[in-house]
Amino acid sequence: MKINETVEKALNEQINRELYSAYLYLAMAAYLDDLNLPGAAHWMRIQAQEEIGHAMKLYDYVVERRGRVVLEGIAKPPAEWGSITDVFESALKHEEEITSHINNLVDLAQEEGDHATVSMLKWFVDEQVEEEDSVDTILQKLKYLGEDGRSLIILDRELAQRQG
Ligand code: OFO
Repeated sequence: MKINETVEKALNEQINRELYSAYLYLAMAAYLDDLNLPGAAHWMRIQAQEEIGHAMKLYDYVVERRGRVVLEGIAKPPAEWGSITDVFESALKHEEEITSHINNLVDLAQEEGDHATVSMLKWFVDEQVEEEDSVDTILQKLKYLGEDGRSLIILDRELAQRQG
């Protein structure tokens, strides 16, 4: 069944949010590169690529349901943060906001009786649990280790290991 206009519009808005997420994480990568933390910057670059993957998953789904993808402008992300901890705290807050949007999308698809969209969104519901957990794990390490030079070198090495 062709997707209805209300769900199509909401999915297009989510495509924009996922692309903004990519842009935000790339901005965080640039800030971390500037702090000389290449491992943390690498982690954020991979995260940015994942977000483009999320946007494309929604894009492909809208096309598959014979809907129309309409791209809007992507908002300018911040360029400065206070520290690496501030970066990951902002990332966690952002992911919590994205989780709320995904939950709202599920509610909307349910109200519209669009079972296919509810089913597709299940992947995103599960993914958001992972997204929040991976950022929170890094934040906990930052809290235990602190931000002295030696600790940051250890953490940066670990973050450099993230696979795409
Ligand atoms: Fe697409 O999960 Fe993050 O934003």
